[in-house]
Amino acid sequence: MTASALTPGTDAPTWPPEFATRYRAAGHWRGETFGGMLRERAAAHPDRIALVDPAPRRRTWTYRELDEAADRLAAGFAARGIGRGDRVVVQLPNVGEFAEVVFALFRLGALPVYALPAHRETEITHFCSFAEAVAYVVPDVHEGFDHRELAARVQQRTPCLKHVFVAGEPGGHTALSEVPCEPSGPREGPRPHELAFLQLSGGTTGVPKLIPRTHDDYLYSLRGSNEICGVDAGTRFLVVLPAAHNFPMSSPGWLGVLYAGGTAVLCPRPDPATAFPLIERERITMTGLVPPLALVWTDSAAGSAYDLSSLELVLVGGAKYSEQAARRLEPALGCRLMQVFGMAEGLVNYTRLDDDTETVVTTQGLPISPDDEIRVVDDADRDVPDGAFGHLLTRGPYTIRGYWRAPEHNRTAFTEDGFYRTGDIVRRLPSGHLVVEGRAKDQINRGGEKIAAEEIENIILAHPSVHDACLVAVPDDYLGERTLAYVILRPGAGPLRPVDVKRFVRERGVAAYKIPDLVAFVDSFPQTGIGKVSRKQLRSTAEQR
Ligand code: OOB
Repeated sequence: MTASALTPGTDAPTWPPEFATRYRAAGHWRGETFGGMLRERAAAHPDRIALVDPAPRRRTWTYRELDEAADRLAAGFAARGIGRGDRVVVQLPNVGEFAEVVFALFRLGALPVYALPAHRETEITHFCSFAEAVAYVVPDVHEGFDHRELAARVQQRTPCLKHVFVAGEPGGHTALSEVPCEPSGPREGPRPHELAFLQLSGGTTGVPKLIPRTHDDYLYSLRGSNEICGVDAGTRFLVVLPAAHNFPMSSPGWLGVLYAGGTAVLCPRPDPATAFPLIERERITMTGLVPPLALVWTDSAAGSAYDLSSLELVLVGGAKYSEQAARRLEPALGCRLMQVFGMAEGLVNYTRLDDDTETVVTTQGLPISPDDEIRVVDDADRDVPDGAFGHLLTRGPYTIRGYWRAPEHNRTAFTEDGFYRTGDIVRRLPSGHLVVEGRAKDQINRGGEKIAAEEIENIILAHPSVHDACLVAVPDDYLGERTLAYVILRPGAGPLRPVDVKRFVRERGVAAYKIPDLVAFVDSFPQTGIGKVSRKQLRSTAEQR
């Protein structure tokens, strides 16, 4: 028996049957789907508020309204030929339409591919062509950027893309508001073990990988997260981070809150000036932040005139949260802190509500599930004792067995017996709590936003004056890490300034957070014993700068 079986139609390795049987028997996988979940909640409490979009004018959706909107939009998508298994790239900011669109797609069994609002032409073109997407959903203008123009350029380069739907003024595309129509009758939805959507990986290679999540596995992670975080029908969750990211979506996130019958409030921007008045007005009880934002909120809370007393719990994760900063959060915001260490590939760890303060401020928590298998190993995959540094490997009921359509990459990203190699260096304490100590993967974590070094190096290498490039992390008080691009120029190449390199990367059309913060020109790169570029040495040179 191979470690992972390839299920026809899913394009990715999945759990072997004996694991699936075990996860069902344990009650983790309950045969629910997202479409069915919303239907049930709407029947149980039709008039409760599911969703609030406060800007520019306050709009609300009851569970019944969200359910009906999803049905009507699903019917409209179906009328345009979008159906089961079709991929649809969704690039929406924190607006109510996000939930309408993804629940409509869930109902059809079409697969949302979650792009971030920051993504630009290079990334979006890759997602659309690699996923062979039939449709792309965008806002009109967001943060001063016209997504309709981007969509037109992407559509020219991606023949498979038949539809562009715009939330707002459509320009030359189709307005999302024109799509809904009367459903013609009950529709056979996807099965619980089938894929629900494709999430993006933070990436370690030249192009981001797609993460195939099923209804069964993701719903289990929501249920587990809700239990740990105490999410119930009274929870009012503020979605501060981009709704498309796994953390604000599922840890416990807006999907967890909808699962529990609570209320998700969409925050258009993450700064205290936007978020604090919303906390007061909407009586927010819970939210999730990345460490740099948690720092800003902690600093701003002291002098704030807003009443934040409804806040009960703030989750902080996505990147290492310093102990020093963690200690300051609870007194400043007057609520509980929970650290979360998760990944879009699956595994999520939380500190617990009954952990003592020391544990909450110094560890990144315990896995959700008793069936999350954790291994901490040395370079030769041998288990190390508790307390020792090692590579974190994991396998379990909501951790993928392989990326979507990436058989080559899967061979190295997973062990023979199906453990995901997270690329994180951790210590496991005797209590089982994990402490994140570093990273073995070529990825930079810029305040929770992940950058694959190779992706940006490839872009810089395309510059005619550049001979070689290497992107490394430099420590930063606020973001944790920033990026430094070391560049070797071609002999005889004209002079190049740091700003020219940054502009070149920007003009290639990538998310702004991936543009190198710093650029340094060097004559050569330090080498490892076998003649590879020594990133480790470059990083320590960078730290000394
Ligand atoms: C979350 O998901 P991704 O997929 O953007 O990034 C995962 C990676 C982890 O492998 C680790 O390197 C890093 O982000 N990370 C942390 C961390 N939480 C994530 N590193 C140190 N301390 C932490 N607390 O970032 C994500 C997904 C679900 C919930 C929370 C975060």
